[in-house]
Amino acid sequence: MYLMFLYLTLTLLNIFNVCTGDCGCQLNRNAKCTNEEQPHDKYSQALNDDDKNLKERADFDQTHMSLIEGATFEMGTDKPVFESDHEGPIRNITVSSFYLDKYEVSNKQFSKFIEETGYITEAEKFGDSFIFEMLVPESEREQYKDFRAVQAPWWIKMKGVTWKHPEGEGSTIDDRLDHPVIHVSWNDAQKYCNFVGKRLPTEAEWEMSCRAGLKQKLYPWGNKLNPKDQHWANIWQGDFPLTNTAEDGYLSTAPVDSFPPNKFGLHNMAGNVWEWTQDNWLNDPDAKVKKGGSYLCHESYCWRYRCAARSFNTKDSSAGNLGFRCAGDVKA
Ligand SMILES: [Ca+2]
Ligand SMILES: [Ca+2]
Repeated sequence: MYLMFLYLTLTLLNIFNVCTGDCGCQLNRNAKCTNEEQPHDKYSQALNDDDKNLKERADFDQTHMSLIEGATFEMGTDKPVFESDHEGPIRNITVSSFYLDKYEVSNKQFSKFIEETGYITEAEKFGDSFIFEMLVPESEREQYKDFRAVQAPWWIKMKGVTWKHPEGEGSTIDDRLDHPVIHVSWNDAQKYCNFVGKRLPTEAEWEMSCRAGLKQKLYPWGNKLNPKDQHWANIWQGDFPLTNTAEDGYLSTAPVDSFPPNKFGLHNMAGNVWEWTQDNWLNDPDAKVKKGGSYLCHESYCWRYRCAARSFNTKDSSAGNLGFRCAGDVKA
């Protein structure tokens, strides 16, 4: 009954084009933020189906991947922070062995993919993407006042923002090739992983990898946020959304190999950028589960850098705090 209620609520939000979201959790490309023209009025799905150069590879390079041994683990939590996210209850889930990238896919890797394929991302086709207000120069913010997410006005849908120009025209990735690629949709992520012979991880694979053998711990390293008085993930310090002291060293994205790895050798499973998974959100094939939280998450507002936490976006959505890593099958 509760599930049905939640599903109906989410469906209604979609129908009425309400642009919801906190730290980018439910940003939706179909949502009308204010009085802007709707991308889906201008573009058709056919634009996404013309990728002639995207041959899928049969095999993949295991360099910089961890072999995750098959196991049964406790997925979810009985102490959900966000009930509506369906973080619980705890259930035993068995996952077969698979490989997982140690790092989020970087700008450098994505650049190579684009060079080899000529692929055009969805943000490039739609002509815009969501960017966090603080990353827009103060002098330019006023002109975007009509392009803010209604319930999360710190998100601006900005023209010209793409993976290659993360803060719009004039910005580049030249000084952050080792940072995670952002402004990529689920469809883009899927295309990339398939091209390199991999796939997106399932949510269960992702969560088991985040936990790295620890049972019912909040984070990939344990329950304390800053053991040894160190920062273990790129998240938000300060008062969200006004002040980010960047005590962890990063106001925005961090290099994909920064912060200590978990026991499975995986970096930034918590924080830095959200990561797309294969799974549908509440059986909606157009909404996909994302995991891990991002550099915008803070305990006071979006405490979603816990392994059990989850959220979603529509699969054509993109934002400045959303990326991915790929998984690979173990061949028999
Ligand atoms: Ca940070
Ligand atoms: Ca991450």
